[in-house]
Amino acid sequence: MTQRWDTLLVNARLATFAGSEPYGLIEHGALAWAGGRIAFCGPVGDLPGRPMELAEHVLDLDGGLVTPGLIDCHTHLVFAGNRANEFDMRLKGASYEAIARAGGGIVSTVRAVREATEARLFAQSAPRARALIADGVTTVEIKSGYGLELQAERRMLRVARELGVQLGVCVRTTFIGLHALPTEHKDDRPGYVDKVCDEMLPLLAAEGLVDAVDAFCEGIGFDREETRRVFERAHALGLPVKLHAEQLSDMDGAALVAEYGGLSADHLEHLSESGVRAMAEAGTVAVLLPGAFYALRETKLPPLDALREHRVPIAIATDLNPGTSPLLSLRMAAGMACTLFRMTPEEALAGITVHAARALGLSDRGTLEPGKRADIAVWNVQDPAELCYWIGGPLLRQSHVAGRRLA
Ligand code: DI6
Ligand code: FE
Repeated sequence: MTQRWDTLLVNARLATFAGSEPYGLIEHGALAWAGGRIAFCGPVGDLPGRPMELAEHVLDLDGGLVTPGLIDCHTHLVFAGNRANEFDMRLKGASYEAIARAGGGIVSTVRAVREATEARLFAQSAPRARALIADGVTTVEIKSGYGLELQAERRMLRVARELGVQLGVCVRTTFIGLHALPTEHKDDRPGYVDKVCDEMLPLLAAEGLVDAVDAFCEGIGFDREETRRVFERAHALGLPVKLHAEQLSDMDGAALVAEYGGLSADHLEHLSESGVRAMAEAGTVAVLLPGAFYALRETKLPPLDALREHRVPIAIATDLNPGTSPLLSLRMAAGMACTLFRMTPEEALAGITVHAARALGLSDRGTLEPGKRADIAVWNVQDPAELCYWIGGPLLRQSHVAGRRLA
């Protein structure tokens, strides 16, 4: 051994999500990292020496569970204000679509975001990011989409980047200018789509603020041709795409994002068999969002059996947003995926680690394997299924992002 490792965990149950065992589980395992990368992951008996000689810091976990740091691959966590009033309206019988068509929904959050300074947006969004971090998240995707004009979209994406800098969590940004039609363009859809595709996206991409591009392909959102417009521009800019697809109806959006080799299709309650096949052929990940299903009291389940049959990777995310999913725990989203969607705990946990990494196009994380980023979560439980089983509660013991202590 030339260089000592930074940290070595011993007597751990390692849920690696690599290999053929359920959860990729290694009993009596050891995990070490150096320089931000995993240097050893395997049985304690395979260590090349005595722990104290191998690492600067050694921690005996006494059988505690270790997983890859959790990855929340679909959030709208940067926003101002809240929409608890709409929660109340929906409980009194109003539908999400009816509220949106009456001028509520996304555009009501747009008003709050446009009025907020960057500092105020950061101050209101940071507690939400901290909540996800406290529950094991080490990578989080954050979308724009509540500005719907250049300055406010820029502010949102800058705040998303700053959350990563100040809180230490890894942030991936997604531009979703086609999230809703802003009121000033209510009679000029083509003009707004032009502004998104020809002005906002190129400028914000040139400023390094955009890692991927998304759209809301839905009756109350944008149609296939409008979505195709922004996908064409993203493709020309070399940016990957993903799509809010088949949430409230079948717009065949999944086939469209698959046509562009998209990273993911998200929501998918109304996904058809042909859409599943298109995703399978393209390698597009299915991102299921049980928080929105739960909050909207949806009844139509995503086609889990078809997704399994065609071996489409399934990720789970919070969809943290003020309207359809004010959900501040990725672990709870995984539990909902089991209870509401009948996924197994192993499927759900793969959905917030290895498959979530793939939904963001990130191959350097999501499993515990030598060479991967040292994004690590250490838990005060023994059985991986407990992470889906316990509803809420502080189960995280500590987390590290690229080998640096995060929580
Ligand atoms: N679908 C959703 O569930 C969120 N965005 C979208 O396209 C809802 C966002 C909101 O209601 O604020
Ligand atoms: Fe969403």
